[in-house]
Amino acid sequence: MKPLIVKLGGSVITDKRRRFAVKRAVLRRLARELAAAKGPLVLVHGGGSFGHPMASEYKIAEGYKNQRQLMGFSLTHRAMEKLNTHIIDALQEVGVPAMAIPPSACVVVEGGRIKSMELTPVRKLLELGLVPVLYGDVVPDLSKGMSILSGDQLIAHLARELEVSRVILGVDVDGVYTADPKKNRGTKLMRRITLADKAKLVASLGAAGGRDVTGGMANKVRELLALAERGMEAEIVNATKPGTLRRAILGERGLGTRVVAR
Ligand code: IP8
Repeated sequence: MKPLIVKLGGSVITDKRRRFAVKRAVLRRLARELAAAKGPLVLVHGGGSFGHPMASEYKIAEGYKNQRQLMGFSLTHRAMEKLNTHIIDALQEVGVPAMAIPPSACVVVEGGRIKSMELTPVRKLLELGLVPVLYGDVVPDLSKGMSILSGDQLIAHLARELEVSRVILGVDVDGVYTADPKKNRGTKLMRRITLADKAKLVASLGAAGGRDVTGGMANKVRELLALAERGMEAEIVNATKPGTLRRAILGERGLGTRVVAR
């Protein structure tokens, strides 16, 4: 059976207005919804108020420029580990055998894009029936010294390499809108995005609000369209609405925005 990849966006599981603030009740509910998965599952989560403020403070995404950033690199990774611990705890509490895989230990990027990733452990854990949990992280960069690897780039890479059945992104809005719904009125929810929409969308979506160092919704759509090009399907759903993620995991389509080839 092909694995399913689910990403939990940082704004779903953390309060982006307060540093290091986990939404505990939401996380407990989402863990129960994830436990409904019938087959192999890979979970990826974003940085929210753990990774992003720290990464932005030390300008990690700009690459290595000064020694002070080394502590920033270490602190950002540690912040992500702390968030990851909350997620693993919540999953274990509902009987999901979750296992953290820190991307900084198995990924090398070049110019911010994944150059190599050691996936044998992920494959073996999946075979055994464990649930690998990865996350957006700081990573060594062959050209810039250091970079931020977004959870979105990670899911696209994992989806390609592991030949997954489907990718589900849980976010805090109903899907992809014609413009950022948190900043604009009268925006429309797009039920389906295809390769034909690519150019106009990536230009109009813009970055997420707050201190997101990895590009927000436009970046998600860009990564998912690259998967659509290879014939894989993805859906962006509102994970803040109880039950929606569970329904998507159980195979329901059309709950948010589908990103497909045609
Ligand atoms: O929230 C970024 O991951 P994302 C992780 O998936 C860090 O973009 C370290 C800021």
